[in-house]
Amino acid sequence: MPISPAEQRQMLRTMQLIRRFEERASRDYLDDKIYGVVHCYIGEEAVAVGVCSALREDDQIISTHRGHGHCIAKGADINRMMAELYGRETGYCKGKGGSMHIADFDIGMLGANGIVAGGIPIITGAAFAAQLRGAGSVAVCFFGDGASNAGSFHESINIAASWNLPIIYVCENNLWAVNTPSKASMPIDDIATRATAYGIPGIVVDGNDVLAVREVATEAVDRARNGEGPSLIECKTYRHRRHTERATQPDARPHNEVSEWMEKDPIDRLKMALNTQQGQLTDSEWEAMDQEIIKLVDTAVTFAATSPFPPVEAAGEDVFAE
Ligand SMILES: Cc1ncc(C[n+]2csc(CCOP(=O)(O)OP(=O)(O)O)c2C)c(N)n1
Repeated sequence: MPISPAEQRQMLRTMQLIRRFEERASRDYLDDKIYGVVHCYIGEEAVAVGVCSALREDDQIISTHRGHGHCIAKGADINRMMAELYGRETGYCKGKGGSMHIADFDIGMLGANGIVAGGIPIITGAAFAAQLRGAGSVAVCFFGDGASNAGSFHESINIAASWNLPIIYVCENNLWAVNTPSKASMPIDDIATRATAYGIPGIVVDGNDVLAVREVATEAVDRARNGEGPSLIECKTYRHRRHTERATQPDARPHNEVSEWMEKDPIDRLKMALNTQQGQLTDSEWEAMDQEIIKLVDTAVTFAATSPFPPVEAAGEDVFAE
C-alpha cells in the first residue's frame, strides 16, 4: 500500500526527533550531566521508524544497548527518557536504569538491554504469550549483527519457527560489533540467509531507506498476524558515531567507509525525496519541523535537569539484585 506524503512526513519527523534527542544526549553526556554509557543510534533511524510505523500500539518490541531510537519510534515520552538518562526520579526507571534500560510496557516497549542478545529470548517469550492470548498482536525483536552470532539468537529463532510464533526478528547490520567487522566473525555476507536453516523467510533490505524498511516490515507483520509465523529481516545500515559516545579504544572503521555511509544518511534521503521528487516538503517547512523538534528536546532536558535525583533510601527499591 502506498505511504501517503503526510505519513512520510511523520516518519521523517520521528527520525529527526531521534537524531536531535541523541545529539543532545551525547552533548550532555560529554558535559558530565548524564551518567552511565550512551550508545547512539544516529544513522540507523530508518530501521526503528520503518518497522515501528508498521505496528499497532498493542504490538510489542524489544531493544538493545542502542535503544533510544526504538523507544521513540514506539512512542515513548522523551521527557521521561531524558530524565532517565539524567538519573532522575521522573525517569522511566526512576533514574536507576539509565540509557540501556528504558522500558515502557504501556506502549509495548519491553526494554532496552545491556546484554548483547539478551532481549532475543525475552521477546520470543512475549511472542509466545501473544500467540496464547490470541488477540492478533505481534512481537518485534531488534538486535545487531554481533548479537546474531550468539547462541540465544539461534535457540530463539528455532523455537519461534517450530511454534510458528508471531514475531519479526530485525537484524540491524551496521557491519561492526564495537571494533570487530562482521566479516571477521561470520562466514556469510547476508545474515538473512540464516533464516533458511529455520525454514522461515529471510529478507535483506536497505536499512537506510525508511520506506523500503516499512514495506518489508508490513509484509512480515501481516504474515505474523495471519498465523504464518516468524520472519528475519536484515537491515543493512551503519552507525555514524563510534560504538559509545566515550569509547576508550580508537575507532577501527576505515574513514572512507564511514564517509561513504554518511552520504547515505536516511534522514537526508527521505527529506530530499519529499522535497525534490514529490514537492511535499519545502525548505521552510523542514526548518519549522526541525525547530519544533529542537524545542521538544530542550523541554525534555529542562524537565530532566529540574527533576530530583532519587532519594538515597530508595536505592534498594525496584532492583532485583543488590
Ligand atoms: C553478553 C555480552 N557480551 C559482550 C558485551 C559487550 N558489548 C557491548 S555492545 C557489543 C557489540 C554488539 O554488537 P552488535 O550486536 O552488532 O550491535 P551494535 O553495537 O553494532 O549496534 C559488545 C560486544 C555485552 N554487553 N554483552
